[in-house]
Amino acid sequence: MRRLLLPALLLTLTACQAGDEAAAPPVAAPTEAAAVAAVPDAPAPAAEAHAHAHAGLMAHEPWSRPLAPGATVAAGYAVLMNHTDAADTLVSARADGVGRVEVHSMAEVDGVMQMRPIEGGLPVPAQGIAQLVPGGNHLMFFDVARTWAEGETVPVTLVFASGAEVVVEFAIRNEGPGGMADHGDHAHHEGHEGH
Ligand SMILES: [Cu+2]
Repeated sequence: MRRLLLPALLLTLTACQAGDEAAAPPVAAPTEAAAVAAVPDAPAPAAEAHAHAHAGLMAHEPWSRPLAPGATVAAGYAVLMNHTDAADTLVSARADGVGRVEVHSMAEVDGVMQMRPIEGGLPVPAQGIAQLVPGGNHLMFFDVARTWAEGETVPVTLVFASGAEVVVEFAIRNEGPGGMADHGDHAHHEGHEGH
């Protein structure tokens, strides 16, 4: 799944580097979340990389799996998109009925998958993306008060280092968008049934 996203990533990375040289980092970043919405639409390169018209910081196709009865821990996935010219970092998140949320990395250590909080948060490059995916970086919801059921949505507030806060609706589903195997390739969903 990562491979399929690479062309878009490379596109945004080159755009990012070009931007970095031209523009100094914005000083006195506004603290209000509204400031993010005020950022104008990204010009051509980002628009080509992704079909939708997007602006500011956002999360594409956020989702989490249904909770088993009695379970209180869940993982959250999404593609974070930064359509601004300033790099930002996902530092935390919160949601009603959730004790706390951590941003985790996952890596194989001696053949065992281990996850841990990402020190300092998850960077989202200017005009770039950061992925939260099964087996990779993800959100971790702890002390979930109620059983999340397939088909519902859970509002989650993503908190960024700039002070920006973005509310996104996490879809509760057994299978990730595009069957997980071909995430990022919206043009053709093939070989998947039942969604
Ligand atoms: Cu985790």
